[in-house]
Amino acid sequence: MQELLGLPAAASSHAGDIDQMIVLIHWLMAVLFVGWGAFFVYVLVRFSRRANPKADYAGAKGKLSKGIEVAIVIAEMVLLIGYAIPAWAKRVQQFPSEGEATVVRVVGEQFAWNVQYPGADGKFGRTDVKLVSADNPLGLDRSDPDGKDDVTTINQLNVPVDRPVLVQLSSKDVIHSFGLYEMRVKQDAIPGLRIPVWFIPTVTTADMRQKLGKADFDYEITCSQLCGLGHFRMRGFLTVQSATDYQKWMADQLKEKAGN
Ligand SMILES: [Cu+2]
Repeated sequence: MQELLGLPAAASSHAGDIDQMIVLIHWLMAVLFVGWGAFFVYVLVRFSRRANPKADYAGAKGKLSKGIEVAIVIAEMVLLIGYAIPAWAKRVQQFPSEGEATVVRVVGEQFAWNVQYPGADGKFGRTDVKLVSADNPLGLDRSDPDGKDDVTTINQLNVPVDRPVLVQLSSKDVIHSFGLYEMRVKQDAIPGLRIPVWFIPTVTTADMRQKLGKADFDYEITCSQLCGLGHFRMRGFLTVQSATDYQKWMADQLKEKAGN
């Protein structure tokens, strides 16, 4: 079933849980589709006008349909209580602590993803909407010492593999949706709210390229909410790196920043 559904490659620790649920739901739907389809054809024949010239006001009296309905309700409850709610609870209750995670802020805007890293001090610099300008899309307060070492990027999110990533998500203008398909992450970005979302990437971009046999493959950050005319080009990239490559990348960013 999983191959049949054509799901994107899975590259996060919880992707398996989500995929399993998607597969089970599709099995249930496939059974219902075939079952109800067959029942419909049966009804067409069984209750045709030719076979029943006179209407029977009492209707059908069999117990089978009730039994099937109860079975379907039970199957749906198992999916909901056994799979969906526990999977969701893990996403919203078991957040990694800031110390063990790569913490990053992502701010959506029409039509780009702004990324802010706290830098070596682990503290995000102050931001203020009043300071937002063309060359300061996040509205960073450059006089704040906490922000001196903050690294910012546009449409590019780098994270190390096998370590929780904690994204603090928000938006500057309208509702966007932060979609990382291979990570099985999707979360609305809402103006005025800072929404945490987390995942553990398990496959680096380089390994995924090899696995898929596509040298130009990249994990994409997709805006999954129709957010305006330029929605189609609101696209960023997620690069999952080994811990050393990530550290090197971060050091390069800091060096570049110091050079400015
Ligand atoms: Cu958008």
